[in-house]
Amino acid sequence: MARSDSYPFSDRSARAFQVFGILGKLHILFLAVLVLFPELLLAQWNAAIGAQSDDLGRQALAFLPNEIWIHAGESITWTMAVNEGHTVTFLTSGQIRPPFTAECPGFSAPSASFDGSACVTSGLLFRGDKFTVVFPVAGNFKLVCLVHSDMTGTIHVLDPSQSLPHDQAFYDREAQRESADLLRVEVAGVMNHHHHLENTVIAGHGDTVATGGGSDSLSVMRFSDPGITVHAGDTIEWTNDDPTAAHTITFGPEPQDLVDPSSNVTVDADGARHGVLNSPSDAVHSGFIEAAPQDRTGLAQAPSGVTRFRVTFSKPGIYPYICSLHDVLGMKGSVVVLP
Ligand SMILES: [Cu+2]
Repeated sequence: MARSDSYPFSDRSARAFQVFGILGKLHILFLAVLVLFPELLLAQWNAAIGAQSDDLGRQALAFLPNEIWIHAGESITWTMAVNEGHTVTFLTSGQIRPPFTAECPGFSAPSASFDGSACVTSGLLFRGDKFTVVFPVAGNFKLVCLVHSDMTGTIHVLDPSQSLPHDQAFYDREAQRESADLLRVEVAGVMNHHHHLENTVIAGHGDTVATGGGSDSLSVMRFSDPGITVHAGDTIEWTNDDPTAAHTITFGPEPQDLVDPSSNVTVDADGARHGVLNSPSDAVHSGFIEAAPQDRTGLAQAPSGVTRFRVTFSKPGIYPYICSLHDVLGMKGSVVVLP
């Protein structure tokens, strides 16, 4: 390769040096303007979605942090930190909440911009996925996850003439603090509390907490007694104690339809669903067992939730089962039926 000093110093390269010199001065001027008027810098903000324990059993269902102040024109990138799926969704004021499988009309990721006039949503996001939303106009916008109803937040978009209360370092610390608090929520005692009741299993437990920006929840995606032993003829009762998360009790292959119970499930007088297994190779699926949604003024009252599933075991054997929604997080158990 030729050395640069082997070339004659032409007019052309002199002009090039002049141009570079001017560009260099412009560059310094540009930096000086940004130092004097930092609001001209359009910040790119970052937030996390979810937090989890090492065994995946404890899931913080939360935007971390769930309240952020930015300037109009800026964007926020959410990064998924967990194995449980979530969406980043901005509905319009008064919009009926759609199922998470529904797309926002006319919207397609990834170029998301939300000004309050049209719904914006990510698809179902999993660990490592990112979703960025630009906020071109000032306003206060509610952020929701379409999968988890107690997972909300608020984005305050201010006019650039207003000063922002916090920087990115503050939000990073807030996210850390909120996720640590959520994962620490004491639910183990409650999970063990029901053990005095014979032949009962708690199928998930949770708690919802609030901040000024919205609500977060902690769900324990576990069966309280994953290795229960009973006798032939006994009935086990599973109860979902979680205020929002649905679970299933599924023996045998996972059905196509997870929401509804399998056709061999009946309903007891108290509303609990009930199945009978005559052999470890039999299949039965509870469908979603979950709490009723919260009631709200102006909406029709929701019916009571179906939170219980009972199974009667007529023959001895080992009966493995899963929650078909959360088996990937390790929500599994088995029933040992003795003669
Ligand atoms: Cu589950």
